[in-house]
Amino acid sequence: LDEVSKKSSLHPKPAGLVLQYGTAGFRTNAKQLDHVMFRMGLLATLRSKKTEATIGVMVTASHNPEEDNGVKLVDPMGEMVTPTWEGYATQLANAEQEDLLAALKDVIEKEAINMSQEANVFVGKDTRSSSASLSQAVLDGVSALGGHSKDYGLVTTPQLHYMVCCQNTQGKYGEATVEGYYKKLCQAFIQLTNNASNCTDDQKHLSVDGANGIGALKVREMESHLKKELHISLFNDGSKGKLNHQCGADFVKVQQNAPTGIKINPGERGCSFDGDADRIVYYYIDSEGQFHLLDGDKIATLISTFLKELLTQAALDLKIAVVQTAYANGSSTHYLEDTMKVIVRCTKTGVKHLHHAAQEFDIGVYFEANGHGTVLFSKAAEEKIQQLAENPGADDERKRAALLLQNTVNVINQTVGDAISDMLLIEAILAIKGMTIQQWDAIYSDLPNRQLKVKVSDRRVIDTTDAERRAVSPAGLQEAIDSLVKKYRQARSFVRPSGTEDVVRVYAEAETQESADDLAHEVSLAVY
Ligand code: NG1
Ligand code: ZN
Repeated sequence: LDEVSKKSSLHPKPAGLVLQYGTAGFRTNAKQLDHVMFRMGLLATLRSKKTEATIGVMVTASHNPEEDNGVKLVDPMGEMVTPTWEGYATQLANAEQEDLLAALKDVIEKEAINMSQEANVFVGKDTRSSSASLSQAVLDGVSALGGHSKDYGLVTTPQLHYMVCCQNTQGKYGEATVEGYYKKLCQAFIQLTNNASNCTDDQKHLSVDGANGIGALKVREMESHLKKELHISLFNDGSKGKLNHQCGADFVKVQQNAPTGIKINPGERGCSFDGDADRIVYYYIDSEGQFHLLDGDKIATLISTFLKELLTQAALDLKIAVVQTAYANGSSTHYLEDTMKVIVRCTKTGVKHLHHAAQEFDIGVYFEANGHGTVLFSKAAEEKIQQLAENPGADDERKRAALLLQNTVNVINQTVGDAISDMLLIEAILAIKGMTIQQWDAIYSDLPNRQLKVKVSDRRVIDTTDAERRAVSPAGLQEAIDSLVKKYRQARSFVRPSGTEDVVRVYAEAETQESADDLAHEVSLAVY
């Protein structure tokens, strides 16, 4: 631990600074993060010793502005680090310089960590100007505790999750290289699109907004693997514009408008990634110039419809469910439950909650409305699909469906939401079904909705229940919301404290945009 004291003085903590490991790790102005990065290198090393597996550390602040940065830890199977260790992360990040060793010893003791155990840490970073030195601070932390590290350099968040999972499953999930990732995904994509025989070149075209971030770089790298089965026009590739500025998935979802810097003809498909390429949303502009957003809910609907049809064709008895949050558009939930007859679950905001709920089904499709999501297949489901696909006696229709399911398993990144992987699956589904983006959009109509942010002195006074759909404190708030909601048709509204920003979020939906806007405004007044 001598080495730790020596090296930590090169990454000193500003006295008094307090940060919290939130919904998506630490996230704040990059200038405040050097000590946090060093310490997350230390913590990842301890986590690796504890789990006797490789741990990931991703340096990114996703959709935040370029000046910010952040860090998240990735557990052995590629999932988010467990809550207890999020707590340790907060303790370690906030320990004053002279208390760091004691804080570290505390974790070692509580977790009974064998310090002679080997440690391996994979590190990745996004394209922010601060990411290079911050990821070096992580690497310094790892080496201070004698851990081994592998620096993947510039990768998307989901690529790093994928590498960690591959490494810890001895290659069963794939090869732990960026090249291996492209090969696996693109091969599955091409096999899927082989089933779309009458797809024209026009239908193979997609405009991608790379948010001036890492996703753009990686789409470029991947292109040659696609063998012209998908023609991508890449915009906001980072050569001119600023990261996430007036572009990217978060901008498009919240503004309900096209990103700047993209050229897209009426009726054509476009999609936007966020700054670390773990979110994706689709859109098109109709002949009247009207913008149409296809968000995470529409994506979940498209994917679950496709999977359900394949399960029927394959005559496989597997239970499929869709997991959403309170932000899911009410129309999507109705459509999924009443028309598609799939199980729908609602969890708290934050990918780890959705991921966890999705694990309880044979096939769990989970998406946040903002476009973060993926599909999870249970081991048993994967085995059944494989058996059928390889069964020489199975009839042709069943076998074709099983093969499509198998390639779907391979194209999707099951470790975490992945814009690139989701994009390939969506493009394959549209091609196979011969579906236009307008037809996809018409599956159901979104209820008009509005999201607002409210600044309050202490957002933690708001406490929620029922997957954040109802407020239990402060007293009277829920009653006030209920009576406002009653004034409008098809209305719903809720409030919750953000886990990533110092604001309270207000969501409202109603029969008309005017009503949704009014309701959101009235509810935000009730929050003060
Ligand atoms: P918060 O700030 O807790 O609402 C936001 C998103 C989440 C999730 C996290 C992490 C909304 C309403 N909230 O969380 O869905 O993606 O950021 O990035 O979009
Ligand atoms: Zn992101």
